[in-house]
Amino acid sequence: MSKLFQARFATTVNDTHCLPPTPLREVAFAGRSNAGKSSAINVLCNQKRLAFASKTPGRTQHINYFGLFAKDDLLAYLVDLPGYGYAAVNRETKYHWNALLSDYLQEREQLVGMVLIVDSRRGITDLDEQMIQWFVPTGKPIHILLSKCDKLNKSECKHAIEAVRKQLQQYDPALPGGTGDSKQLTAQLFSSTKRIGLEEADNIVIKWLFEAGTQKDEITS
Ligand SMILES: Nc1nc2c(ncn2[C@@H]2O[C@H](COP(=O)(O)OP(=O)(O)OP(=O)(O)O)[C@@H](O)[C@H]2O)c(=O)[nH]1
Ligand SMILES: [Mg+2]
Repeated sequence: MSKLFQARFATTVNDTHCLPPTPLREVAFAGRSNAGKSSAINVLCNQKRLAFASKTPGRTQHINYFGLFAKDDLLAYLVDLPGYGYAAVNRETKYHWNALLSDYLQEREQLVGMVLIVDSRRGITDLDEQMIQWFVPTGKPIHILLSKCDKLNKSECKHAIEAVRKQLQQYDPALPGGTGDSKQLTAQLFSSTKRIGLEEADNIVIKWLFEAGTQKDEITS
């Protein structure tokens, strides 16, 4: 995040009824298990172990809230969502994750945008499409981070971003020929380890959280 902000762990929940009753805006990080959500949050917040990143898939099983502070003022939240698509869990757990994610994405008013982390080597999968389909009707923006792009060469990177933009066209015909971005559905290459695409991602999250003034302005207006 911009150096003006400091991120701190706030709370963890496993049920949409327990989401913090706050007027502050939040941006959620969604994606398959192991896609790099926690790593992206860490690098965007300039911290090594804020969100727990791990080689073990399915590590983040709860909704984790991180507060963004300017000095001592809490201004907004970043939200690390449980990763989906992790095969080695039982049916009840999968059902619970589905309900948790769909309710949260479709109904959480404080949520102003979704950052969808997609492994650049894998591209958008069926489960990622499910997230997009839940979220598009809210009218809120989605920004896709094609993660781990350090593992691809230049032409593979080009191919990966073009393929994703093409796939997104079905949700937004405004995307011209799979080569441009619409306002609501955008995508970029990203690497947490090589710090590629950090500034672009940071700008988008900050814009979503603070564009129309701070929440304090909204509450008092
Ligand atoms: N090479 C490379 N590895 C990465 C990158 N981002 C994350 N990883 C690695 O991928 C693994 C998973 O990263 P996490 O950030 O824990 O993934 P997650 O999406 O939070 O996973 P869950 O919590 O299981 O849903 C870790 O071993 C990370 O070190 C990246 O940009 N490049
Ligand atoms: Mg995680």
